[in-house]
Amino acid sequence: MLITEKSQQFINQEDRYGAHNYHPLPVVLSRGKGAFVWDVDGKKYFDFLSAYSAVNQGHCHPKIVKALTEQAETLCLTSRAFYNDCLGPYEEFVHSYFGYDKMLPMNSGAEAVETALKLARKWGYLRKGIPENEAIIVACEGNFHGRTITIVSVSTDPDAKKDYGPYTPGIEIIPYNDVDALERLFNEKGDKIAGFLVEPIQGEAGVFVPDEGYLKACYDLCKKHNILFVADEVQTGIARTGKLLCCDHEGIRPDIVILGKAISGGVMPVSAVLADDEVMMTIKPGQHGSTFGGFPLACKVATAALEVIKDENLAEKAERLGEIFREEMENIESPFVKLVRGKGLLNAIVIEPHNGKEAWDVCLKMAENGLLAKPTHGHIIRFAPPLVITEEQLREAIEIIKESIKTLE
Ligand code: IF1
Repeated sequence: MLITEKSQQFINQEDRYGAHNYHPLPVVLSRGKGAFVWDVDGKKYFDFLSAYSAVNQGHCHPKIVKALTEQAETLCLTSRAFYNDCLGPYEEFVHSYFGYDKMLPMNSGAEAVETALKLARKWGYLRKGIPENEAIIVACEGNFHGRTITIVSVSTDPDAKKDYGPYTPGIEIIPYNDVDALERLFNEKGDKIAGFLVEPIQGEAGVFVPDEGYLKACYDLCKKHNILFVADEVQTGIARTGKLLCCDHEGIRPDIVILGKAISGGVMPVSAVLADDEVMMTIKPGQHGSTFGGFPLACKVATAALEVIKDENLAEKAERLGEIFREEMENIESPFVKLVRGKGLLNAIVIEPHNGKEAWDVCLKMAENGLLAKPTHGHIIRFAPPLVITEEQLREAIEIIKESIKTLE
Protein backbone atom coordinates (compact mmCIF):
# COMPACT_ATOMS: atom_id res chain seq x y z
CA MET A 1 0.00 0.00 0.00
CA LEU A 2 1.39 3.38 -1.03
CA ILE A 3 2.08 5.78 1.82
CA THR A 4 2.34 9.33 0.55
CA GLU A 5 4.88 11.78 1.89
CA LYS A 6 2.11 13.84 3.44
CA SER A 7 0.57 10.97 5.36
CA GLN A 8 4.01 9.68 6.36
CA GLN A 9 4.63 12.96 8.20
CA PHE A 10 1.58 12.45 10.41
CA ILE A 11 2.49 8.83 10.98
CA ASN A 12 6.03 9.81 12.00
CA GLN A 13 4.71 12.47 14.36
CA GLU A 14 2.48 9.98 16.19
CA ASP A 15 5.31 7.53 16.25
CA ARG A 16 7.72 10.08 17.71
CA TYR A 17 5.49 11.87 20.23
CA GLY A 18 2.64 9.50 21.04
CA ALA A 19 2.57 6.37 23.16
CA HIS A 20 2.74 3.23 21.06
CA ASN A 21 -0.44 1.62 22.39
CA TYR A 22 -1.94 1.13 18.92
CA HIS A 23 -0.83 -0.26 15.58
CA PRO A 24 -3.02 1.55 13.03
CA LEU A 25 -3.34 0.89 9.33
CA PRO A 26 -1.13 3.44 7.54
CA VAL A 27 -4.04 5.69 6.54
CA VAL A 28 -4.28 9.28 7.78
CA LEU A 29 -7.85 10.56 7.81
CA SER A 30 -8.88 14.16 7.77
CA ARG A 31 -12.58 14.30 6.86
CA GLY A 32 -15.76 12.23 7.10
CA LYS A 33 -19.31 12.32 5.81
CA GLY A 34 -21.94 9.61 6.18
CA ALA A 35 -20.41 6.24 5.38
CA PHE A 36 -17.22 7.76 3.96
CA VAL A 37 -13.93 9.15 5.19
CA TRP A 38 -11.17 10.91 3.25
CA ASP A 39 -7.43 10.85 3.87
CA VAL A 40 -5.06 13.81 3.84
CA ASP A 41 -4.49 13.34 0.12
CA GLY A 42 -8.20 13.46 -0.63
CA LYS A 43 -8.59 9.73 -1.24
CA LYS A 44 -12.09 8.49 -0.35
CA TYR A 45 -12.82 5.32 1.62
CA PHE A 46 -15.82 3.40 2.84
CA ASP A 47 -15.53 3.34 6.62
CA PHE A 48 -16.24 -0.25 7.64
CA LEU A 49 -15.08 0.18 11.22
CA SER A 50 -17.22 3.19 12.18
CA ALA A 51 -14.85 3.92 15.03
CA TYR A 52 -15.66 0.52 16.54
CA SER A 53 -19.39 1.07 16.03
CA ALA A 54 -19.48 4.55 17.54
CA VAL A 55 -20.43 6.22 14.27
CA ASN A 56 -23.66 4.32 13.59
CA GLN A 57 -25.36 7.55 12.46
CA GLY A 58 -22.59 8.27 9.95
CA HIS A 59 -19.80 10.82 10.08
CA CYS A 60 -20.70 14.42 10.84
CA HIS A 61 -24.43 13.86 10.81
CA PRO A 62 -25.93 17.34 10.27
CA LYS A 63 -28.55 17.00 12.99
CA ILE A 64 -26.01 15.91 15.60
CA VAL A 65 -23.45 18.51 14.55
CA LYS A 66 -26.15 21.18 14.77
CA ALA A 67 -27.05 20.10 18.30
CA LEU A 68 -23.36 20.20 19.20
CA THR A 69 -22.59 23.63 17.77
CA GLU A 70 -25.76 25.27 19.08
CA GLN A 71 -25.17 24.02 22.60
CA ALA A 72 -21.43 24.76 22.39
CA GLU A 73 -22.26 28.42 21.90
CA THR A 74 -24.72 28.39 24.82
CA LEU A 75 -23.34 26.34 27.71
CA CYS A 76 -20.85 23.49 27.66
CA LEU A 77 -20.05 22.36 31.17
CA THR A 78 -21.45 23.12 34.59
CA SER A 79 -20.48 20.04 36.60
CA ARG A 80 -23.07 18.25 38.68
CA ALA A 81 -22.61 20.67 41.57
CA PHE A 82 -25.52 22.59 40.00
CA TYR A 83 -28.55 21.68 37.95
CA ASN A 84 -28.66 22.58 34.27
CA ASP A 85 -31.50 22.81 31.78
CA CYS A 86 -30.23 20.00 29.53
CA LEU A 87 -29.74 17.01 31.84
CA GLY A 88 -33.31 16.60 33.08
CA PRO A 89 -34.85 16.69 29.59
CA TYR A 90 -32.17 14.26 28.38
CA GLU A 91 -32.80 11.85 31.26
CA GLU A 92 -36.53 11.92 30.66
CA PHE A 93 -35.93 11.37 26.96
CA VAL A 94 -33.69 8.36 27.66
CA HIS A 95 -36.30 7.01 30.10
CA SER A 96 -39.01 7.04 27.44
CA TYR A 97 -36.61 5.83 24.75
CA PHE A 98 -35.31 2.73 26.56
CA GLY A 99 -37.97 2.23 29.23
CA TYR A 100 -35.80 2.21 32.35
CA ASP A 101 -36.69 4.18 35.48
CA LYS A 102 -33.39 6.00 35.58
CA MET A 103 -30.06 6.60 33.89
CA LEU A 104 -26.62 7.44 35.22
CA PRO A 105 -24.59 9.44 32.68
CA MET A 106 -20.86 8.92 32.23
CA ASN A 107 -18.39 9.51 29.39
CA SER A 108 -16.43 6.52 28.16
CA GLY A 109 -17.69 2.99 27.78
CA ALA A 110 -15.21 1.78 30.38
CA GLU A 111 -16.55 4.28 32.91
CA ALA A 112 -20.06 3.06 32.28
CA VAL A 113 -18.94 -0.54 32.80
CA GLU A 114 -17.24 0.48 36.05
CA THR A 115 -20.42 2.25 37.07
CA ALA A 116 -22.48 -0.85 36.36
CA LEU A 117 -20.12 -3.00 38.42
CA LYS A 118 -20.27 -0.56 41.31
CA LEU A 119 -24.05 -0.53 41.07
CA ALA A 120 -24.18 -4.31 41.04
CA ARG A 121 -21.98 -4.50 44.13
CA LYS A 122 -23.98 -1.80 45.96
CA TRP A 123 -27.21 -3.60 45.13
CA GLY A 124 -25.61 -6.88 46.21
CA TYR A 125 -24.81 -5.48 49.65
CA LEU A 126 -27.83 -3.25 50.24
CA ARG A 127 -30.61 -5.31 48.66
CA LYS A 128 -29.47 -8.87 48.26
CA GLY A 129 -27.68 -8.91 51.60
CA ILE A 130 -24.30 -10.23 50.51
CA PRO A 131 -21.84 -10.02 53.46
CA GLU A 132 -19.49 -7.05 53.28
CA ASN A 133 -16.67 -7.31 50.73
CA GLU A 134 -17.76 -10.72 49.50
CA ALA A 135 -19.72 -9.79 46.38
CA ILE A 136 -18.82 -11.64 43.20
CA ILE A 137 -19.10 -10.42 39.62
CA VAL A 138 -19.28 -13.08 36.92
CA ALA A 139 -17.87 -12.38 33.47
CA CYS A 140 -17.16 -14.43 30.35
CA GLU A 141 -14.01 -15.75 28.76
CA GLY A 142 -12.99 -13.69 25.75
CA ASN A 143 -14.83 -10.60 26.98
CA PHE A 144 -13.95 -7.02 26.18
CA HIS A 145 -15.35 -4.32 28.45
CA GLY A 146 -12.67 -1.62 28.37
CA ARG A 147 -9.31 -0.78 29.86
CA THR A 148 -9.55 0.14 33.55
CA ILE A 149 -7.81 -1.98 36.16
CA THR A 150 -11.03 -3.61 37.33
CA ILE A 151 -12.13 -4.26 33.77
CA VAL A 152 -8.81 -5.80 32.77
CA SER A 153 -9.12 -7.85 35.95
CA VAL A 154 -12.11 -9.59 34.33
CA SER A 155 -10.29 -9.86 30.99
CA THR A 156 -8.85 -13.15 29.76
CA ASP A 157 -6.83 -11.53 26.98
CA PRO A 158 -3.13 -11.43 27.95
CA ASP A 159 -2.49 -8.32 25.82
CA ALA A 160 -5.17 -6.38 27.68
CA LYS A 161 -4.31 -7.81 31.08
CA LYS A 162 -0.70 -8.82 31.57
CA ASP A 163 1.49 -6.75 33.91
CA TYR A 164 -1.41 -4.61 35.13
CA GLY A 165 -1.84 -6.56 38.35
CA PRO A 166 -2.55 -6.86 41.18
CA TYR A 167 -6.08 -7.36 39.95
CA THR A 168 -9.46 -6.55 41.48
CA PRO A 169 -10.74 -9.51 43.49
CA GLY A 170 -14.30 -10.82 43.56
CA ILE A 171 -14.40 -12.01 39.98
CA GLU A 172 -15.38 -15.36 38.50
CA ILE A 173 -14.89 -16.21 34.84
CA ILE A 174 -16.94 -18.76 32.94
CA PRO A 175 -16.81 -19.81 29.28
CA TYR A 176 -19.00 -17.70 26.97
CA ASN A 177 -21.99 -19.35 25.32
CA ASP A 178 -22.10 -22.05 27.99
CA VAL A 179 -25.29 -21.99 30.05
CA ASP A 180 -24.32 -25.08 32.06
CA ALA A 181 -21.13 -23.43 33.29
CA LEU A 182 -23.13 -20.44 34.48
CA GLU A 183 -25.68 -22.67 36.18
CA ARG A 184 -22.98 -24.66 38.00
CA LEU A 185 -21.37 -21.48 39.25
CA PHE A 186 -24.70 -19.99 40.33
CA ASN A 187 -25.58 -23.21 42.18
CA GLU A 188 -22.23 -23.16 43.92
CA LYS A 189 -21.84 -19.46 44.76
CA GLY A 190 -25.14 -17.80 43.82
CA ASP A 191 -25.67 -16.32 47.29
CA LYS A 192 -22.63 -14.14 46.87
CA ILE A 193 -22.97 -13.30 43.21
CA ALA A 194 -24.20 -9.74 42.58
CA GLY A 195 -24.12 -9.55 38.81
CA PHE A 196 -23.46 -11.37 35.56
CA LEU A 197 -21.68 -9.08 33.08
CA VAL A 198 -22.05 -10.10 29.46
CA GLU A 199 -21.71 -8.82 25.89
CA PRO A 200 -24.74 -9.95 23.85
CA ILE A 201 -22.26 -10.49 21.02
CA GLN A 202 -18.56 -10.55 21.84
CA GLY A 203 -17.06 -7.79 19.71
CA GLU A 204 -13.35 -7.89 20.37
CA ALA A 205 -13.41 -11.68 20.48
CA GLY A 206 -14.16 -11.43 16.76
CA VAL A 207 -17.91 -10.77 16.58
CA PHE A 208 -18.69 -14.01 18.32
CA VAL A 209 -22.47 -14.52 18.21
CA PRO A 210 -23.72 -16.87 20.93
CA ASP A 211 -26.26 -19.61 20.21
CA GLU A 212 -29.86 -18.54 19.96
CA GLY A 213 -31.44 -18.72 23.38
CA TYR A 214 -28.17 -18.35 25.28
CA LEU A 215 -28.87 -14.86 26.61
CA LYS A 216 -32.43 -15.76 27.53
CA ALA A 217 -31.27 -18.84 29.43
CA CYS A 218 -28.64 -16.79 31.28
CA TYR A 219 -31.25 -14.17 32.06
CA ASP A 220 -33.63 -16.79 33.48
CA LEU A 221 -30.82 -18.20 35.65
CA CYS A 222 -30.11 -14.69 36.94
CA LYS A 223 -33.76 -14.28 37.88
CA LYS A 224 -33.81 -17.66 39.61
CA HIS A 225 -30.76 -16.82 41.74
CA ASN A 226 -31.54 -13.13 42.33
CA ILE A 227 -28.50 -11.99 40.35
CA LEU A 228 -28.38 -8.88 38.20
CA PHE A 229 -28.14 -9.47 34.45
CA VAL A 230 -25.78 -6.73 33.27
CA ALA A 231 -25.63 -6.27 29.50
CA ASP A 232 -22.65 -4.48 28.00
CA GLU A 233 -24.33 -2.99 24.93
CA VAL A 234 -21.55 -0.45 24.36
CA GLN A 235 -20.77 -1.97 20.98
CA THR A 236 -23.93 -3.93 20.18
CA GLY A 237 -26.45 -1.31 21.27
CA ILE A 238 -28.00 1.65 19.44
CA ALA A 239 -29.30 -0.28 16.42
CA ARG A 240 -26.00 -1.86 15.38
CA THR A 241 -27.26 -5.45 15.34
CA GLY A 242 -30.67 -4.77 13.83
CA LYS A 243 -32.52 -3.93 17.05
CA LEU A 244 -32.19 -0.96 19.34
CA LEU A 245 -30.46 -3.23 21.86
CA CYS A 246 -29.00 -6.58 20.93
CA CYS A 247 -30.82 -8.14 23.92
CA ASP A 248 -34.08 -7.23 22.16
CA HIS A 249 -33.41 -10.12 19.76
CA GLU A 250 -34.12 -12.51 22.63
CA GLY A 251 -36.85 -10.43 24.19
CA ILE A 252 -35.00 -9.97 27.46
CA ARG A 253 -34.78 -6.82 29.53
CA PRO A 254 -31.43 -6.65 31.35
CA ASP A 255 -31.41 -5.35 34.93
CA ILE A 256 -28.58 -3.03 33.95
CA VAL A 257 -27.82 -1.80 30.43
CA ILE A 258 -24.46 -0.25 29.60
CA LEU A 259 -24.37 2.13 26.63
CA GLY A 260 -21.57 4.11 25.02
CA LYS A 261 -20.07 4.74 21.62
CA ALA A 262 -23.03 5.42 19.26
CA ILE A 263 -25.19 7.02 21.94
CA SER A 264 -23.43 10.21 20.78
CA GLY A 265 -23.07 9.18 17.14
CA GLY A 266 -19.33 9.20 17.75
CA VAL A 267 -19.31 12.96 18.19
CA MET A 268 -18.00 12.98 21.76
CA PRO A 269 -17.46 10.43 24.51
CA VAL A 270 -20.87 9.82 26.03
CA SER A 271 -21.92 6.75 27.97
CA ALA A 272 -24.76 5.78 30.24
CA VAL A 273 -26.00 3.13 32.59
CA LEU A 274 -29.70 2.33 32.67
CA ALA A 275 -31.51 0.60 35.51
CA ASP A 276 -34.72 0.66 37.49
CA ASP A 277 -35.04 2.32 40.88
CA GLU A 278 -34.47 -0.86 42.89
CA VAL A 279 -30.92 -0.89 41.55
CA MET A 280 -30.20 2.74 40.70
CA MET A 281 -31.43 4.20 43.96
CA THR A 282 -28.83 2.25 45.94
CA ILE A 283 -26.28 4.91 45.01
CA LYS A 284 -26.61 8.07 47.08
CA PRO A 285 -25.20 11.60 46.58
CA GLY A 286 -21.43 11.62 46.72
CA GLN A 287 -21.08 7.88 46.16
CA HIS A 288 -20.34 8.06 42.44
CA GLY A 289 -19.91 10.68 39.73
CA SER A 290 -17.85 12.38 37.06
CA THR A 291 -16.97 15.98 36.14
CA PHE A 292 -18.26 15.62 32.61
CA GLY A 293 -20.92 12.92 33.04
CA GLY A 294 -24.21 14.30 31.73
CA PHE A 295 -22.79 17.66 30.75
CA PRO A 296 -25.03 19.95 28.68
CA LEU A 297 -23.16 19.38 25.44
CA ALA A 298 -23.36 15.61 25.84
CA CYS A 299 -27.07 15.74 26.66
CA LYS A 300 -27.91 17.63 23.49
CA VAL A 301 -25.62 15.57 21.29
CA ALA A 302 -26.88 12.24 22.62
CA THR A 303 -30.52 13.28 22.33
CA ALA A 304 -29.97 14.23 18.68
CA ALA A 305 -27.98 11.05 18.02
CA LEU A 306 -30.73 8.85 19.48
CA GLU A 307 -33.37 10.74 17.52
CA VAL A 308 -31.46 10.08 14.30
CA ILE A 309 -31.62 6.33 15.02
CA LYS A 310 -35.42 6.49 15.01
CA ASP A 311 -35.83 9.24 12.35
CA GLU A 312 -33.89 7.15 9.87
CA ASN A 313 -35.07 3.69 10.97
CA LEU A 314 -31.48 2.60 11.44
CA ALA A 315 -32.30 -0.57 13.38
CA GLU A 316 -34.49 -1.95 10.59
CA LYS A 317 -31.88 -0.85 8.09
CA ALA A 318 -29.08 -2.62 9.93
CA GLU A 319 -31.19 -5.79 10.00
CA ARG A 320 -31.99 -5.68 6.27
CA LEU A 321 -28.54 -4.64 5.03
CA GLY A 322 -26.89 -7.15 7.35
CA GLU A 323 -28.76 -9.99 5.64
CA ILE A 324 -27.52 -8.79 2.26
CA PHE A 325 -23.96 -8.39 3.52
CA ARG A 326 -23.68 -11.86 5.05
CA GLU A 327 -25.30 -13.50 2.04
CA GLU A 328 -22.83 -11.82 -0.32
CA MET A 329 -19.86 -12.69 1.89
CA GLU A 330 -20.98 -16.30 2.16
CA ASN A 331 -21.10 -16.45 -1.64
CA ILE A 332 -17.42 -15.60 -1.94
CA GLU A 333 -15.53 -18.66 -2.98
CA SER A 334 -12.02 -18.05 -1.78
CA PRO A 335 -9.42 -19.97 0.21
CA PHE A 336 -9.20 -16.84 2.39
CA VAL A 337 -12.79 -16.92 3.61
CA LYS A 338 -13.21 -19.50 6.33
CA LEU A 339 -16.34 -18.25 8.08
CA VAL A 340 -18.80 -15.38 8.00
CA ARG A 341 -20.74 -14.39 11.09
CA GLY A 342 -22.59 -11.52 12.68
CA LYS A 343 -25.92 -9.85 13.27
CA GLY A 344 -27.29 -6.74 11.63
CA LEU A 345 -24.34 -4.64 10.51
CA LEU A 346 -21.91 -6.08 13.06
CA ASN A 347 -20.18 -8.78 11.06
CA ALA A 348 -16.85 -10.50 10.69
CA ILE A 349 -15.02 -12.79 8.33
CA VAL A 350 -12.61 -15.32 9.70
CA ILE A 351 -9.63 -15.31 7.36
CA GLU A 352 -7.65 -18.42 6.56
CA PRO A 353 -4.05 -17.42 5.78
CA HIS A 354 -3.23 -18.22 2.14
CA ASN A 355 -0.19 -17.60 -0.09
CA GLY A 356 1.63 -16.09 2.89
CA LYS A 357 -1.12 -13.46 3.17
CA GLU A 358 -3.34 -12.94 6.18
CA ALA A 359 -6.08 -10.65 7.50
CA TRP A 360 -3.74 -7.67 7.77
CA ASP A 361 -2.82 -7.99 4.06
CA VAL A 362 -6.49 -8.23 3.12
CA CYS A 363 -7.12 -5.01 5.06
CA LEU A 364 -4.21 -3.25 3.35
CA LYS A 365 -5.51 -4.34 -0.05
CA MET A 366 -9.04 -3.18 0.80
CA ALA A 367 -7.67 0.18 1.95
CA GLU A 368 -5.82 0.50 -1.34
CA ASN A 369 -9.14 -0.16 -3.07
CA GLY A 370 -11.02 2.34 -0.93
CA LEU A 371 -12.45 0.46 2.05
CA LEU A 372 -11.27 0.58 5.66
CA ALA A 373 -11.60 -2.29 8.09
CA LYS A 374 -9.36 -3.60 10.84
CA PRO A 375 -8.22 -7.09 11.72
CA THR A 376 -8.70 -8.40 15.23
CA HIS A 377 -6.82 -11.34 16.77
CA GLY A 378 -4.74 -11.58 13.62
CA HIS A 379 -7.20 -13.63 11.60
CA ILE A 380 -10.61 -11.96 11.87
CA ILE A 381 -11.81 -8.87 10.00
CA ARG A 382 -14.69 -6.92 11.48
CA PHE A 383 -17.11 -5.23 9.07
CA ALA A 384 -19.28 -2.57 10.66
CA PRO A 385 -20.18 0.32 8.36
CA PRO A 386 -22.20 3.31 9.55
CA LEU A 387 -25.86 2.30 9.53
CA VAL A 388 -26.69 5.23 7.25
CA ILE A 389 -24.96 3.44 4.38
CA THR A 390 -27.39 2.94 1.48
CA GLU A 391 -28.00 -0.42 -0.16
CA GLU A 392 -26.33 0.84 -3.31
CA GLN A 393 -23.26 1.95 -1.36
CA LEU A 394 -23.19 -1.35 0.49
CA ARG A 395 -23.21 -3.28 -2.78
CA GLU A 396 -20.37 -1.12 -4.06
CA ALA A 397 -18.42 -1.85 -0.87
CA ILE A 398 -19.10 -5.57 -1.21
CA GLU A 399 -17.52 -5.44 -4.68
CA ILE A 400 -14.40 -3.82 -3.21
CA ILE A 401 -14.14 -6.55 -0.58
CA LYS A 402 -14.60 -9.31 -3.17
CA GLU A 403 -12.14 -7.71 -5.58
CA SER A 404 -9.52 -7.25 -2.85
CA ILE A 405 -9.75 -10.86 -1.75
CA LYS A 406 -9.56 -12.08 -5.37
CA THR A 407 -6.42 -10.13 -6.23
CA LEU A 408 -4.57 -11.63 -3.25
CA GLU A 409 -5.32 -15.24 -4.16
C1 IF1 B 1 -9.83 0.06 22.37
C2 IF1 B 1 -12.34 -3.85 20.66
C3 IF1 B 1 -14.24 -2.79 19.77
C4 IF1 B 1 -16.52 -2.42 24.10
C5 IF1 B 1 -17.45 -2.97 24.96
C6 IF1 B 1 -16.90 -1.44 26.65
C7 IF1 B 1 -15.96 -0.84 25.85
C8 IF1 B 1 -15.75 -1.34 24.57
C9 IF1 B 1 -18.29 -4.13 24.52
C10 IF1 B 1 -15.17 0.31 26.39
C11 IF1 B 1 -14.73 -0.73 23.73
C12 IF1 B 1 -13.27 -0.67 21.94
C13 IF1 B 1 -12.28 0.21 22.55
C14 IF1 B 1 -11.11 0.18 21.62
C15 IF1 B 1 -11.26 -0.99 20.76
C16 IF1 B 1 -12.68 -1.38 20.89
C17 IF1 B 1 -13.13 -2.65 20.43
F1 IF1 B 1 -11.77 -4.20 19.53
F2 IF1 B 1 -11.40 -3.75 21.57
F3 IF1 B 1 -13.18 -4.80 21.03
F4 IF1 B 1 -15.08 -1.88 19.67
F5 IF1 B 1 -14.51 -3.87 19.17
N1 IF1 B 1 -17.61 -2.48 26.20
N2 IF1 B 1 -14.37 -1.17 22.63
O1 IF1 B 1 -16.33 -2.93 22.87
O2 IF1 B 1 -15.53 1.52 25.81
O3 IF1 B 1 -14.01 2.93 27.18
O4 IF1 B 1 -13.43 2.46 24.83
O5 IF1 B 1 -15.37 3.93 25.36
O6 IF1 B 1 -9.84 0.02 23.60
O7 IF1 B 1 -8.80 -0.02 21.70
P1 IF1 B 1 -14.51 2.77 25.80
